[in-house]
Amino acid sequence: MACAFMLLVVSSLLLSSCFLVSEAQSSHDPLVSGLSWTFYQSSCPELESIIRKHLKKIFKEDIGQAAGLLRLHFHDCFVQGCDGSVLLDGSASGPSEQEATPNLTLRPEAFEIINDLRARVHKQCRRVVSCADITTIAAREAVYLSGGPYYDVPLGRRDGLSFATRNTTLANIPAPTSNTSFLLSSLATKNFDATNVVALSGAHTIGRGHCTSFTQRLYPTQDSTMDKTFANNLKGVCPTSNSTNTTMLDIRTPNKFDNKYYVDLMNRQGLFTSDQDLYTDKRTRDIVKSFAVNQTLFFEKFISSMIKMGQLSVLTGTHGEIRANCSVRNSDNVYLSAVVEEEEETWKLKTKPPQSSIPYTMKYVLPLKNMRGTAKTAYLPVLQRSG
Ligand code: HEM
Ligand SMILES: *[C@@H]1O[C@H](CO)[C@@H](O)[C@H](O)[C@H]1NC(C)=O
Ligand SMILES: *[C@@H]1O[C@H](CO)[C@@H](O)[C@H](O)[C@H]1NC(C)=O
Ligand SMILES: *[C@@H]1O[C@H](CO)[C@@H](O)[C@H](O)[C@H]1NC(C)=O
Ligand SMILES: *[C@@H]1O[C@H](CO)[C@@H](O)[C@H](O)[C@H]1NC(C)=O
Ligand SMILES: *[C@@H]1O[C@H](CO)[C@@H](O)[C@H](O)[C@H]1NC(C)=O
Ligand SMILES: *[C@@H]1O[C@H](CO)[C@@H](O)[C@H](O)[C@H]1NC(C)=O
Ligand SMILES: CC(=O)N[C@H]1CO[C@H](CO)[C@@H](O)[C@@H]1O
Repeated sequence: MACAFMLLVVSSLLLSSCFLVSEAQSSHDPLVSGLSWTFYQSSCPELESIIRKHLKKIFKEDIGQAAGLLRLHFHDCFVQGCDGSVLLDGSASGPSEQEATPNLTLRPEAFEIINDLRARVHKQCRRVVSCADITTIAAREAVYLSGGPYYDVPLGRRDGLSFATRNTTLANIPAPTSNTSFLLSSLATKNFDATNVVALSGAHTIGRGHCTSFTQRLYPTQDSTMDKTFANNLKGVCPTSNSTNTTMLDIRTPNKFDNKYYVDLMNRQGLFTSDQDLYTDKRTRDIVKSFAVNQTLFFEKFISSMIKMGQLSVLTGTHGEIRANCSVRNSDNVYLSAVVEEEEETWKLKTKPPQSSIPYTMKYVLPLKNMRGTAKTAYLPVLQRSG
């Protein structure tokens, strides 16, 4: 029915999404409804190459940015779903609330890179690709271009309308001081098992940590599960517990996405408690070992865990919106009115009418979830002028 309608409007353009949607990549679990492996195949076929081309250039200058982008996707997905809320100016983990603890852990450049990618993508394809999807693809590129595996990511996420509050962020991003018991039960609420937890933690094969994320393992007393030489070197980098220095998460191959992180853990050279305890705890120790000796196995489990993470509470279909600026909701975007004419075309192509009986010149009214604890409503732009 919906396909028939759209075929009338745009003929062959949407053929593929009507008939080929999620032709089950058989190695994966089924996708949540609304996501597909071929989502932008006709509306933005150059999407992934635009992103790769730009990120290649950025990573060539500073490979650390790959780690920043990978972590950004993690924060987005863990805090009220992969809906780009982490990107909103004013979200607790974004640049605005600088006093929030998790703020320290996200690189300001990562936000800029996502917005820059969005501008490039929208210039080519118009406003059809969400910030949440751009973040997802950027994270995949971060893994791949750092030497890790390539994997397809399902797409079709839409951008959320609600901010991630400071409390929601703190409640959903585990602290580096967490032990395995805490991680297992915390991630189980998102349906991750022990293998998922160990595999996802393997993202710490790239990137850096600030002293404040691990000095509780050094001062006042040294964590007995930490290698002595490693601890002494860390004390040099962090002479006081409040030092603003950083150090690499994986001392063996700090910039390469590989399985050496697990070798670090087996040598008691994991940086955070949350890392090292995966080797101490009996429930996860053998998983750590299996990844340390078999990188193929790690990559396999990492990919399936990332694809699972990338589907946490996503908005699809007509929910949410496609932001014109990843840092602000469209309703708050003072520049958007200037581009609305152009965008309406895009809406016509990509959006099916809510119900055939309702004239769809009507505004959508969607509930805003969870913003400062109270339900609010926000208006999406008018879909289409009559006729
Ligand atoms: C399992 C629980 C996790 C904990 C407790 C945790 C904690 C942390 C902490 C504290 C940092 C360092 C922040 C800083 O001091 O600058 C960090 C960095 C990082 N995390 Fe995690 N993380 C977890 C899971 C993940 C996941 C699931 C991913 C991605 C799939 C991820 C990717 C990264 C990356 C790439 C960095 C380096 C960031 C950079 O260099 O800017 N982490 N993590
Ligand atoms: C956030 O959490 C703190 C401490 O748990 C609590 O005192 C505060 O009221 C919460 N704020 C909101 C907006 O829920
Ligand atoms: C793990 O951490 C939790 C929460 O901080 C704590 O209550 C628990 O005792 C710890 N478990 C172990 C085995 O250390
Ligand atoms: C930063 O680390 C260096 C060693 O890498 C150390 O000499 C210096 O004192 C540290 N600075 C601070 C502020 O901790
Ligand atoms: C760290 O704390 C010490 C005292 O505990 C203080 O003298 C020093 O200025 C602080 N350094 C930073 C970088 O905050
Ligand atoms: C490593 O893991 C892969 C993927 O599960 C498996 O096919 C392979 O047999 C394993 N290799 C060894 C040496 O165990
Ligand atoms: C996006 O929004 C932010 C926050 O309002 C603003 O600072 C920035 O200039 C905007 N970017 C563009 C390209 O309009
Ligand atoms: C990513 C981010 O917003 N970082 C900020 C965290 O807060 C400090 C100040 O406390 C800022 O300097 C950082 O830019």
